[in-house]
Amino acid sequence: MSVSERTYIMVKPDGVQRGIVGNIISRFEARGFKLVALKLVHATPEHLEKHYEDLKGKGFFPGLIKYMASGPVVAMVWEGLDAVKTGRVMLGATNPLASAPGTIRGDFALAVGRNICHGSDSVENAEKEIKLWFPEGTVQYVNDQAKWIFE
Ligand code: 3AN
Repeated sequence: MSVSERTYIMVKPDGVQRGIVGNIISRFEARGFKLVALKLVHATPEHLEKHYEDLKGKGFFPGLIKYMASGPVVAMVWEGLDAVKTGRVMLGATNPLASAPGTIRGDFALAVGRNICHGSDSVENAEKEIKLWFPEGTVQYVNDQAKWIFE
């Protein structure tokens, strides 16, 4: 059995404006992940530049920061078996042109520059992103479901 891990999932400003927040949360709940942090944040460009620091230098970087700072985002941490990899599969490919139907981007997005959601791409980046977006820490609680439901 793989280890339970945490991933940082974010609904971007277009996802919030289009009213897809509940749908995205439902998918992670239904899949079996545990919600351990959630907030609505209108992030500053400085904060977003830290989040996307690996993409500095890309031609689309200024536009990406402007888009991400255009309105509030929903910041979340989900925990569970293979949360990082499975979270990425649930999001779908970065470019919605390649996202399979049934994924979030494959169901709701058309353009790479308005692709609805973000998910950490490695356990290491998830840890960094969780610290950046939740410096106050996440919430600890026991999920009272019977242990045998998930292997
Ligand atoms: P992902 O979000 O799937 O991890 P990254 O990290 O390569 O993909 O890109 C981060 C974000 O930058 C994407 N979610 C998208 O909003 C934006 N982006 C990536 N590539 C492009 C592009 N070619 N043109 C415009 N925006 C892009």
